[in-house]
Amino acid sequence: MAVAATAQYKNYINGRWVDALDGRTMESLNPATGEVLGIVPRSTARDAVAAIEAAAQAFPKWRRVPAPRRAEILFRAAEIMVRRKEELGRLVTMEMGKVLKEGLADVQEAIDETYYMAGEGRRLFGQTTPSELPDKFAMAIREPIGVAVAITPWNFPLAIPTWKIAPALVAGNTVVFKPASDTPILAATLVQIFEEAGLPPGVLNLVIGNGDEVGEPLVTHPQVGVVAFTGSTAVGREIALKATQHLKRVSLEMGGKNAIIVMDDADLNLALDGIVWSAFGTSGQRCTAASRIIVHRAVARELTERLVERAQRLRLGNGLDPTVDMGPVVNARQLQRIHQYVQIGVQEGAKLLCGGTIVREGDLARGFFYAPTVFGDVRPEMRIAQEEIFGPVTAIITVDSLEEAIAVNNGVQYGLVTSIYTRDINRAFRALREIDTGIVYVNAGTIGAEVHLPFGGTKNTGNGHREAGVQALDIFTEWKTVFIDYSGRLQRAMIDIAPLPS
Ligand code: UN1
Repeated sequence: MAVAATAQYKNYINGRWVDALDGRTMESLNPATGEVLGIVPRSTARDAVAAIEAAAQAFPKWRRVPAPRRAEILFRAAEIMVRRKEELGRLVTMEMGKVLKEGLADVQEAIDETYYMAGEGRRLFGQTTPSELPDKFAMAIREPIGVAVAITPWNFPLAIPTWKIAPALVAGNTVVFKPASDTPILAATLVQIFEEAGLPPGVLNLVIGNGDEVGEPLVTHPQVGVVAFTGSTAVGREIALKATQHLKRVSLEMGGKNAIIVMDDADLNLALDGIVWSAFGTSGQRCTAASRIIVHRAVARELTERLVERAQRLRLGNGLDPTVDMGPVVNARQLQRIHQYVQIGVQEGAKLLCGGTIVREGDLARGFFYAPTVFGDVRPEMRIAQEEIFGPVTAIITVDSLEEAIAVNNGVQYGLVTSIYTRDINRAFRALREIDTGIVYVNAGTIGAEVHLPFGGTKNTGNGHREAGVQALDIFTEWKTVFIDYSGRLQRAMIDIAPLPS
C-alpha cells in the first residue's frame, strides 16, 4: 500500500522555517482516528533561546513602526483567515478534535480578535489630563514591553494564541510563541498566515516542543519581558514562580469550575439547552465549561432526568461528520485523567447517572472518546465538584435557595464563569452582584465569551489580568507618564501651588 509522505513542519525563527537545533521530532495525531497528521520539531531550550534572541533583535525596529502600519499586517492576516476559514476549521477538527462547527468558531474567534486588535492600531489610547501647575502638560502613553512570550493550550488552538499574539504585536512587542504540543500544526499554520501578511523577520517566532523541555528560558531569560500563559493552574503557578523571580510580568489564564445555577422559576427548556451546550460542547474541554449544575430542589428531579436523557442522545464521532454532536478528547492522557476523576466521583458517593466510560465501539476505539457523563447527588465539597476535570463530565448539586446556590457557586478555588437561569430580575441582579467570577451570564450558558469584552477570572483562575477586550493591552504595554513644562522656569510640584487670580 502506498503511504503518503507525512507532512513535516518546522519552527519559525527570525523569518526562517527551521528544524529543532538538535534535529529531534515528534508527531501530531488526530485524536478522533489516531492517524499521524504530521511530524513537528521537538525543540529544546537552545531553540527557545534562538527565538528569544531573534525577537529581541527585531524589537527596536518593530516598536518604531507606527501602530497603524503594524495594524495593517493584522488586518491582512485576518483577511487571509477569512479566506481560508473552511480549511482552517477542518484542520482544527482534525488536530484537536472538536466538531467542525466549533472548529470554524475557533477560526472565527481568531478572525474577530485579529480585526479587533488591528483596529487598536489607530487607537491605543493613552490619557491626557491637566497638570496641577500652569504651563505644564501631562499625559500617559502606552509603550511596548519588549519580547512577549505566548504559551498556549490546545483547546482553542487558533483563538487563544491570537488573543495573545494580536495585542502583543499591535502594541509593538515582538513575540515568541510556544503552542501546546498537541496542536503544533495549527500553530505553524497561524504563524505562516502572519508571515504571508507581511510581518518582518524576528517579529513573531515559533518554537514547537514540550513545555518541560523548552519552557525554562521562555520564562527566565533576561530578554523576555512578559509571559502570557493559558493552561492549567499547576503549570501556571510554576511559570509564575519562575518568571516573577526574574521580575517579569506574567499574565495567567487558568482553571475553572464553572457553574450553571437553575432557579425554580427558570425556563427549563432554555436551561437544558444551555447546560448541554456548556457541559458537552468541545467535549467539556473549555476553561469555561459548565462542570457544575447547581439546581433548586423544586426542579432538580425534572432537570436531572431530562439532562441525562439529552446527554445519552449525544452522538459521538469524528467531528468532520456533520451528524456528530461531540468529538473525542484531545489525547490518551486526558482520557485517563477524566476516567480517574469519574472513579473518584463514584468512590466519593456521587451517583453516576450516565456515561462514565471510555468508548471503544467500532471506529471510536482508534480515537480518544469519553461518554457524556452526569453525576447526581453531588455534595459541594466532593472533589468532582471542586477540581477542574476538563472533560465531558458535569455534577448536579441540589440547593434550597438562591443564597445557598451562590454560596455553593463561590465555594471553589476558581472564579471564571457562572450562569444563572431565572425569570426574576431581582434574583438575577442579586446573583450578579454576589457571584465571584470574572464572567457572569444570565439566561445563557457558560461558554461563548466575545472578544471585545475582557476575559478572565478571579481567585485561582488568574492573577488579575484580563485577556481580550481593550484590557488585553494592559498585559502587553507599560505606561509611560510624560510631563512637558513650557513655563521656562523651575516649577516644583506640590510646593509651588498655583495662585488663584485676585
Ligand atoms: C477557553 O476555554 O480557554 O467563552 C476559552 C468561550 C470561548 C473561549 C474559551 N470564547 O467559551
